[in-house]
Amino acid sequence: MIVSEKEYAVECWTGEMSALLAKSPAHAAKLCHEYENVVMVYYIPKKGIEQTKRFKVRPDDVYIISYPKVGTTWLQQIAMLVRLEGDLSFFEGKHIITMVPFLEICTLPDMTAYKDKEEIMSGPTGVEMADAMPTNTPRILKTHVVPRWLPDGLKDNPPAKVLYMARNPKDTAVSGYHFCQLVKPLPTYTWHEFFEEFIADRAFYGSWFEHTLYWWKLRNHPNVLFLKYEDMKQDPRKAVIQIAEFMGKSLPNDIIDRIVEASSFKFMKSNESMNPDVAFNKLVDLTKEKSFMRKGMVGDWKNYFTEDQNHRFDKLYEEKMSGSGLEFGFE
Ligand code: PPS
Repeated sequence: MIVSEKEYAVECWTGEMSALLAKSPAHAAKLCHEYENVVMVYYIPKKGIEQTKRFKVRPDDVYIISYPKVGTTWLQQIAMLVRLEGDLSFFEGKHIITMVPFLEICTLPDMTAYKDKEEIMSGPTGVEMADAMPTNTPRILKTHVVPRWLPDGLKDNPPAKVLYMARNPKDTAVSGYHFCQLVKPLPTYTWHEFFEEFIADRAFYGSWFEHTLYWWKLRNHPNVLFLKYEDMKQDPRKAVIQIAEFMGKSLPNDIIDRIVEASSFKFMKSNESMNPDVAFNKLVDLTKEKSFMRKGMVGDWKNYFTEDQNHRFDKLYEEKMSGSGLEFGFE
């Protein structure tokens, strides 16, 4: 019998059922594992997380740190273009996803092809890729890990530069829901299910609040630049200049303009070296006109949140954010 890729993945993957996962929809729990009280998708294996904790930070590294689905890839593109001083020829035959190692991920190319979870859990990782980079080449690295899993050398007082990206949690949740529909090894939640998981901190990578507020507290650290998706949408040129200055680059106007254009949603979506659909290859379900580069806008949450969900979310947001001084645009 021919089954869909998702059904196939569910059949061949038996995630360990923990008390935390037992609260998730059964079909989703089957595709996830728990690590230290956080629900994780299986291609972010325990091995990758533990290697990330022990990862050796180099002072000339630049870290792109974020909760998933907040515009990380956009920031990767800008940081890389700043480093390359706008030289797009470097992208030929390469992809932005592989230029910036994603520390904790299993880098096997087609995870739906593996029947045995041990193969994925013990496969190569982004940490191994980063460790193999020569010491005379400054690295740009990506991680989504929750604050307590950060490399020891990066916690609280980072000796290397950290670009932190944040996005309002309503649009983040909607983007996360769609990402799960797109990527084959991820659970296919209904919107209602994903919303409940997100507010209960059972979405992949746990709590948006914990992640975002940890870095917000470090926003005045000289090695931290705290960026908001909504501000970047409103004034991308300002963001590029800010990022370039933070990375120690003084770039002329024409190069800044080139970086702004080459990091726009439209440009990235239509470019094979920049659209993650191309790099994800077998992991992405490109039927039904889905794409990683989905809408790239502020306020799409309004098309998904019911009145009741919005009310519940606003209450939670008020509780968690009160006194933080951190505000987001939602429109
Ligand atoms: S991931 O998988 O966690 O690394 O995803 P991440 O890159 O953080 O977030 C994906 C969302 O960012 C949008 N995106 C952009 N928005 C504006 N401009 C540019 N250049 C851009 N590139 C990516 C992408 O469309 C996802 O958001 P949604 O809301 O789903 O469209």
